[in-house]
This record gives sequence, structure tokens and C-alpha cells, in this order.
Amino acid sequence: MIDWAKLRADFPILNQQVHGKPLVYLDNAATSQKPRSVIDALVHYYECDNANVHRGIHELSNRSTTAFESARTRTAKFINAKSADEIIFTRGTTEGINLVAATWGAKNLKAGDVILLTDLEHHSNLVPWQMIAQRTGAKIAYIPVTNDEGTLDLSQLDSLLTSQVKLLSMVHISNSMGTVNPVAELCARAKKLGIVTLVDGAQSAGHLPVDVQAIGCDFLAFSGHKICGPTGIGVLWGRPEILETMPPYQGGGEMILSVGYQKTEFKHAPHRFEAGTPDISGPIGLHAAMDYLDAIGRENIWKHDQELAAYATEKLSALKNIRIFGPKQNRAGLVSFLLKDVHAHDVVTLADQGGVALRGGHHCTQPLMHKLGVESTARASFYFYNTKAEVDVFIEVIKEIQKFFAQ
Ligand code: 7TS
Repeated sequence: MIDWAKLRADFPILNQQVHGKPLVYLDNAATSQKPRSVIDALVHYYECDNANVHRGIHELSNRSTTAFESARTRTAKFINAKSADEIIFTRGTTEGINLVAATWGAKNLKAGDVILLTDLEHHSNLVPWQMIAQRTGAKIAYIPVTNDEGTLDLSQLDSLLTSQVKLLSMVHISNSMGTVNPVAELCARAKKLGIVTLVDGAQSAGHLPVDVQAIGCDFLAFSGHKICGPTGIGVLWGRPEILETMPPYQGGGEMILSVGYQKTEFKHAPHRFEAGTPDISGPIGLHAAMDYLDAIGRENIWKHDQELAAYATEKLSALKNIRIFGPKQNRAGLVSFLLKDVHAHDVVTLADQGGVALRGGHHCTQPLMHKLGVESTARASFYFYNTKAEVDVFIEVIKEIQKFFAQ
């Protein structure tokens, strides 16, 4: 049995009042809160070990380098990568996808090629591909979603997986719908046809066990700040045979073997893709976050997430004049909804007055919103430190908002 209340006490920020009400933080899909152990790891690093990595021979630099590289090894274990050399530190999911688009994409895509995405993608898995498509002449196609449930229509997959498709890039868990995509199945289908695959793990990596070997993808990107780690640090995992064929992303220090005035020899992955002084405290904080999550067990976190989301969805469904988005089965830990005749931003503003932090907007999935015929939704997203009692507060606040607008 997990003592969820005890875990909650590890998060100092949660113990506060907002507008005179106890904070109910339900914006975890945007960013998660940080446990004391992560904050302590950052303080310890800056108080005791701060120095640049990979270049000093002095004690502090050695300590920093050891901590930085040990975070890489820890990250490999977190997603069951075979080697730490497959782990590239980035600023976040967005940078990871941009890196692949700018390096692998620039080298491998040409006019007539197709980049296959899904209707569910976050802008960070759309815009980089549009940018590289514009440069190379490649086209973008989409696996469609069916309806408000936000599930993919896989009946069209055979006709979409043409010989022109060079890359399939898809979100694991949709941040606006809560859909869990069958990424292993899709990667297997793509792999048979020689299509390279990328999985956007922003909403999955900290919520359920993620195993790159079991998924069978070629790239996986995620963000530290959504999994109890610091902001500004993310991870791109890549299959080593592909990483070795990719040109560098940015040029500068740290990524070179030797430099002449005309020509440079680059390091192997992952250092080839990490130019300049990296975020050093980020991986150290991320290491603490991964230890923290795996001590709980991501399979337990997933169960808890799903229970809260199912409970919240059931309670919302009992209300009148509400449109609920996302799958009926196997919903991830979030629920998007719209109250009739109330703008999502008004829902969020009024909920905030009740101490409840939600998110309203297009959630960086504007094409999906338009496809569903809406501009925005309100969203509650959960993590393991949230409780059923908080869901009850959230539901009461929504009822109050409905009453307010019914007047
Ligand atoms: N992919 C998905 C599925 C996401 O949910 C997000 C951020 C990103 C990529 C980008 O991550 P970043 O860390 O590089 O910014 N999603 C959200 C959200 O739902 N609300 O705010 C940010």
C-alpha cells in the first residue's frame, strides 16, 4: 500500500492557500510540482559542487562531471535504453523534436517524401516538421482522430503508410484529450516498412513505465519539468545506429574532437549534439526526480492517475450542459471539457478564485481544437499527489461556475 498523503507532504508548494482557499493544483500536464528531494539536489549542487563539466581537472569540475554523467546513466535506466550514449540532454520535448527535425530531417527528407503525424499532436510535434517540410519539399500527412473521444482512426493506417512515408512521429499521451496511443503497435507497423519513428513522451514518461525497447521506436523525447524535475532540462533518446548518421545540431564547444580554421571533427553521440556549457543542475535535479518516481513505481502512479481521471470524468458527466472530451476507456490522468456558453478562460479564472488551478485554451493543439469545432477547452490534469477530495473541490467549483453563469 502506498501512503499517497505522505508523498504529498514531500511537495512544499502544495501546502499553501490561494485567494484564501487551499491550493488544488490540477495543471500537472503543463508542469508538475517538485518534491523536496529534487529541490535539495539543486541546492546541494550549487552550494557544494558547482563547476563546469568535462573541461576542468580540479575537484569541483570532476564532481560536477561525475554527477552530470551519472544523471545520463540514470536516464538510460529510466526508459530502459541500452546505453547512456543514447541519451541526449535537451531543454525539453520541444528541443528534442526540433533536434531530430533539423538534423535527421535535413539529411534524410526530400521533395515527395511524407512525414506522418497524428491529428492529436502538440505544436511542438507539428511546427518543427512544417519548418523542415518547407525547406525540403516533403509533405505532411495525418492519422485522423474520430470524434470528441480523441482516439485515432487506425482503419486508414494501411492507406496512409505509403512508400513515400519516411517518418512517423506521434504523441504517446495526448495533452488535450488524455488519449493513450498504441505506440508499440504503430512503431511495429512502421518499422516493417522501414519508416523511422519518434514518440513524444512529454505526457507519458513520468506517468507510466516507458520502455524504449518495448515500444520499438527510433526516438523518444520528454521534458524534465513534467516529471517532478527542474524546468529547462529534457531528454532525447535515439537509436545509436541512427544517431551516428546524424549531423550535429548546434556547433560550439564540447561537441568537437578537433577544430581547425576551416574544418572541424565532431565527437560521437551524445556529445556531438550538446554544444556549449550544458544545463548542469538540470540533469542533477532530474536524477533525483527519476529516483523519486521510481521509488513510488510508475505503474502505481499510472493506476492512481487513471482512478482520479475516471472519478473526475464520472462526476463531470453527471452535470448538465457540459461537453467532455477524451476517451471513455483507458483515459490518462486528465480531463478536458467545455461548459455550455462559458468560455474556457472564464472557467479557469473563476476556478482560480476557488483555489483550483486549471488550464484553459487550445493547449498547443490548435488544429485538433479546430477539427473538433472549438477554440479551446478547460482542462484538469492530475498527478499522484492529487486526491479524490481535491477532485470533489474541483467539481464543486465547476457547479458554482455553472450557477454563476445561469443567473
Ligand atoms: N508534447 C506534449 C504532448 C506536451 O503536452 C507538451 C507540453 C510538449 C510536447 C512540449 O513540452 P515542453 O516541455 O517542451 O514545452 N504541454 C503543455 C500543456 O499541456 N500545457 O502546457 C504545456
